[in-house]
Amino acid sequence: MSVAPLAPHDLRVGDRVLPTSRRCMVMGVVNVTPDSFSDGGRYLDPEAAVAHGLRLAAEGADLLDVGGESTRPGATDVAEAVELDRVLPVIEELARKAEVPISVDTRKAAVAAAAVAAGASMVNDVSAGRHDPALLGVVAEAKVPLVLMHMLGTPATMQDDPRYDDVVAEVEAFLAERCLAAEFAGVDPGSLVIDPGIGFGKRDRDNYALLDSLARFTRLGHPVMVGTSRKAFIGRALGGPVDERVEGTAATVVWAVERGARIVRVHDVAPNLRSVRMTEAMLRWGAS
Ligand code: PMM
Repeated sequence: MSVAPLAPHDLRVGDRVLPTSRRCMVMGVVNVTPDSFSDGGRYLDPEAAVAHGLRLAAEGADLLDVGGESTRPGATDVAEAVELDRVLPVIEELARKAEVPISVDTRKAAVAAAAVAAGASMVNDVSAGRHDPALLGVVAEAKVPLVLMHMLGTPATMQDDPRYDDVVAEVEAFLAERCLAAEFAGVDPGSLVIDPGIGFGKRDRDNYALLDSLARFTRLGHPVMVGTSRKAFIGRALGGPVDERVEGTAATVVWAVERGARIVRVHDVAPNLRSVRMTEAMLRWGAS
């Protein structure tokens, strides 16, 4: 059954407001890792990572997501000290120089706390507070927005034969439960973002089912974030390598915006931003 997307609340980020009730935000990815799926090793040097983040901000990113731990399928955990070493100098510089909010992509409470102290004003946890439950308390204390993402298993195991009876219902129930857990830990419900976790313990058919049903997740009342950028299911659909997935990503972005996504997490900001704006123009004028 198809449902119309519901507009979510805005997100208060420090002294700024991200107008997620009105339009879709574009989050630019800054991976400070040697092994991330599509850009591992390119921005491991802090200066290169900062320059890349500033370039994405200049291209029009509404916010930047800095991560120091690869969550690609089969990736093993990174030690806390290594993750801190990778992300802190980059967050410090970007918080000073970029005019957009900085999010930290981490599963660890200590990294989230240090990142916020260094200037990050949002936390993106692909484990939705399950890897390190203390992270929820850190976010509650810091009063910053929190992304809760669905993943089946852990990055090390998630693609080992994932299975669902009803992927959409199971992901929806999981996200509803994690929102309650975050609220129970003191996180303001007005600062929650939910994400179905495309590619995280999902077969292709699961990714497509989730993208098709995105509007259902908007019924939980929070901005829906989607990360499809350059992911393997796009490569399988198009048959190309990772550097030939811009148009495929843009197609998923158009689809996601039409179904109510209010943050898209992308590596290629300029083309995806244009796709978002054009989709929004069609939605606005088509409805008038
Ligand atoms: N995907 C990746 C990393 N972090 N966070 C959220 N909330 N949603 C995602 O889909 C997501 C994420 C993996 O992407 P990359 O390693 O190619 O940047």
